[in-house]
This record gives sequence, C-alpha cells and structure tokens, in this order.
Amino acid sequence: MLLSIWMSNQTITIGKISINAPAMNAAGPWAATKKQLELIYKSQSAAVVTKSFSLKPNPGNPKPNTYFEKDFSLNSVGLENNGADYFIDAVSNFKKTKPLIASLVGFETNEFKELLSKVNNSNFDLIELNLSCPNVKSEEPLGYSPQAVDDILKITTKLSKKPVSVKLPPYYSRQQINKVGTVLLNHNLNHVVLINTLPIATVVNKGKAAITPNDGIGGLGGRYIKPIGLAHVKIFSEHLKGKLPIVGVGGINTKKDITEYLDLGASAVQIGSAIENQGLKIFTELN
Ligand code: RRO
Repeated sequence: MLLSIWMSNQTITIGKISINAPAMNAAGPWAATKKQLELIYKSQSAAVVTKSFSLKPNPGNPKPNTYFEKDFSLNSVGLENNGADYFIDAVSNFKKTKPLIASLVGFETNEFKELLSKVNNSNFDLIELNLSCPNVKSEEPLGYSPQAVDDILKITTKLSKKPVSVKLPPYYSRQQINKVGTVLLNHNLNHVVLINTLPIATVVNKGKAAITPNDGIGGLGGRYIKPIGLAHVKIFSEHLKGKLPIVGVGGINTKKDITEYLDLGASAVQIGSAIENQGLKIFTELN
C-alpha cells in the first residue's frame, strides 16, 4: 500500500532547510548556465541545485557527451562547468524563496578549501558535495572509498559555514552501503543524496557509441535506474535509522515514483533525466 501523501504548500524539513514541495532538480547539465538557473528558480522546483562546479572553469569532455531516450540517459559530461565565480554570481540576486544548493566538486584538497571559502561568502544556502561523478577517467568516484569519504567530510564540515550534504554513487552490496552509512553518521551532515548515475554504461546508436568520450562509456540515469535508487534509499534508511535525512534520485517521472521513494525513507526527491525529456513544467505536475 502506498502510504505517503502530500499537499501543495506543505513544509518539508530536511535538516536545516525547508522546502514546500517534495521535488527539486538534480545537479546536471540543465543547471549549468545563468539562464537555466533562473528558469529553475522561477519554476515549481522546490529548490535550485546547480550543475556540479569546481573552483576554476572546466571544459569537460568532447561532445556529444550526453544521450537521452525516454527510458534512460547516458552521459560523460566530464565536469564541464563555468567555475565557482560564475555560479556564485548566477544566484547572487535570487531571493530566499527556496533553498539555493551548490553542488561542488574538488579535484584536490587545497583547491577544495578555496572553493569552500568562496561558497561560504555567497548566496548559497547549502552545499551538496558530489563524491560520485562517474566520468573522471583516471579515478574511481570518491564515494566508493569509506576512508576517502571520511577524510573529505572531515575537511568539508569543518570549513563550511553552510550545511553540508553529500551525493553518493550506486553501490553493489548492503555491506558497502552499511560501511559508508556508518562513516556518514560520524559527521555533522545535513542530508545524503542517493544516487548519482550508474558509472559504467554504454549505448550503441546506429552502429556506433552514442557518446564520444571515454570510448562511449558513461553514467546511466533515467527510468532504468529507479529500482537501484529505491533500493539505496531503503537500505540506507534502515542503516541510518532516521539520524540523517535522505533525498532520493533516480528515474523519477511521476507522482507515483515520488511516493515510492518517500515510502522507502526519502524526505524529498530530485529530478534529473526527466527534466531533459519533459522540461521544467514537470515540476508543476509533480509538486
Ligand atoms: O559532469 C559529469 O560528467 C557528471 C557528474 Br559531475 C555527475 O555527478 N554525474 C554524472 O552523471 N555526470
């Protein structure tokens, strides 16, 4: 039986932030420019989440680096972004009608410190630390190492003046999840976002790889990963026992999808691939 119901104008509290509807955008290429962020701000999205950004602009991977179909998405964007100053400026005039969330990636600790000090003095309300980008060819996403997660969270939670959340990759066992879950509980986190794209997928389109970078290998998103996202919310939720809120993401297109995520332990959800397929009007329907 589906247990969750929500009404418009209800307030959902996620740690130190409040939203007035369950669905916000996920970090992604639909949130990379000033214009896009403004449109998300004006939409019914419950918050504005940026494309993951780094201290300095990053050109990302050669195009085509995204591929969308109705039921799935594939990408190897490669952290393409305009850099911290651009994103900080992009949201500087937004009023506090909804939380402004900075999705951050750091390539090394020092760079990361500088990035956080910039974001500390910005209009952003919360940090979403992305430990799960699948498209850095030489390195496994940090989220796969409980030790690396512990190390980076120690630094981030100490330096950040904003509440910190963390976005993790899909795992392959309950044991892995429980190890990382235990690490999360050792830190002063606002919430955890589950899950990023599934790191290694490929699509053959008209006889060739649908995306150019990394020999056609990229992160899989969309409806295909909903069962994986749901399982992560369920298993993390059992492990975290309500001590850390969860925001679910992966394959959400309908209110029924949202209900499933909320029933398994998520406080709110993020929408990714469905924005690319349906536009921001999806929030009017979902929220
Ligand atoms: O930019 C990307 O290639 C990317 C990132 Br940062 C991420 O977190 N997840 C993803 O699927 N692609």
